Amino acid sequence: MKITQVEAIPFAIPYRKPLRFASGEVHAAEHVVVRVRTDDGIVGVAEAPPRPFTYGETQAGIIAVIDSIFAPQLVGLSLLERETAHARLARTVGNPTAKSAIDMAMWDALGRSLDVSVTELLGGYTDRMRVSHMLGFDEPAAMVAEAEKMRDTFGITTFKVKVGRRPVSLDTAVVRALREGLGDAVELYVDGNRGWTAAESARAMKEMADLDLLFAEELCPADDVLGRRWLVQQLDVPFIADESAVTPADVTREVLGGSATALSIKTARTGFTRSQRTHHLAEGLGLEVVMGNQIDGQIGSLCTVAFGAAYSLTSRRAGELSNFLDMSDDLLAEPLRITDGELTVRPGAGLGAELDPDKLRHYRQDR
Ligand code: MUC
Ligand code: MG
Repeated sequence: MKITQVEAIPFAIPYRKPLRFASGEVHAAEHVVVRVRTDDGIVGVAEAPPRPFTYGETQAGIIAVIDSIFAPQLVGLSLLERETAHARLARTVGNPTAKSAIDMAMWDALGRSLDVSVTELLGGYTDRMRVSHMLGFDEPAAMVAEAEKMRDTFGITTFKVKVGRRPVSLDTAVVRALREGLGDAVELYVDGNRGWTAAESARAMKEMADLDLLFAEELCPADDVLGRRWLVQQLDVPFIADESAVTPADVTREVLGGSATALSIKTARTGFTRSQRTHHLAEGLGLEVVMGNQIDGQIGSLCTVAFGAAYSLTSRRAGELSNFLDMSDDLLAEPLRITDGELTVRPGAGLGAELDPDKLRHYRQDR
C-alpha cells in the first residue's frame, strides 16, 4: 500500500452552455486528473477543478504544486498513513483543490486495496442522494425552461438559483417565475456568491418572503463582519456558509460569530479527510448541511455522492450533483446517470471511477 507516484494530468472539456454566477463564469472544464499509484499496482483517481475566483488556484498552479511539493512529500507513505499525509500537505498554505484531489485519490486507492467502497469506508449510511440542480444567470423564462427540463428528464425537484446581480429585482423576478412556473412541489434556495451587500440581501430576502425558500447561501461577503451578522440574525431560513467556510476553523468562526447557520460541504475543496472533520463539526454544532458543487465533472460528482451518502446529515438534503450535465463530454468509461431525481454511488471497490483511456488521450493537454 505504499505510494509510488502522484500524477497530475491537465484536461479541458468545453461546456455546452456556460455557467454564470456573481463571482465568475465557467465555459470549459479545465481540470486536473490526479492519480495516486501504489507499489502493489493499485491506482486511485480524483479530479481537481481550479476556481481562481474562489480559491486563487489555476490549472497550471495545481500541476506545479503537486509535481514540485506534494508528490515528493507523499511518495513512500502508506495509504493508511492518512494523518501523516494530511499534516505534510498542510505545511503548504492554500491549494485546497490540489490537496483534496490527492486526498480523495488516496481514499479511492485504499478502497480498491481493501475491496470496499469509499462510502462504506467513510460511514456507509446509504447508497444514494437526491439531486439538486444549480441554475446559472439567465432570463427568467430560460431559467424556468431549464428547471422544467431537469424535472421532466431527470426527476430533479430541488433547485439552487444563482443570485447576486444588480438591481436585485433581476434575480427576485427569476425566483418568483420559478415558483410560479414549477409550483409548490419543488424546493428552491438561492446562492449569491457574495454579490450583494448585506442591505441588498435583506431587501431581496424580504421581496422573496412569500416564495418558501429553503436556504440562502453566501449572499454577501463574510468579510463584511457586522453587516453579515446583522443580515443572518434577521433571516427565517438557514444561511449557508460556502466559500467563507472551507476549514473547520472557518466553520467555527462563521457560526460562533453569528454569520452562518448552515454549511456547504464540497469534497472538491476539502477532500474526504477534511470533509469528515467539517461534517463532524456541523453535527456537533447542530447545523444543516448541503453537499455543494464546485462545478465538478463526473469524477468530482462521484466523489461528492460517495461522501454525501456516507452519513445521515449529508444525505438528508438534496446534494448539488448535476453540473456535469452541462459538459459536452466527460472522462468516465461509464457515464453517471441521474434517475428519478437521484444519483447512486458506484458499487464495488473505491469510488468506482474507471476512466475511458481514449477520452483521456483526447482531452488531456500535456501531450
Ligand atoms: C457555488 O455553490 O457557489 C460557484 C462558485 C463556486 O465557488 O462554486 C460554485 C457553486
Ligand atoms: Mg455557493
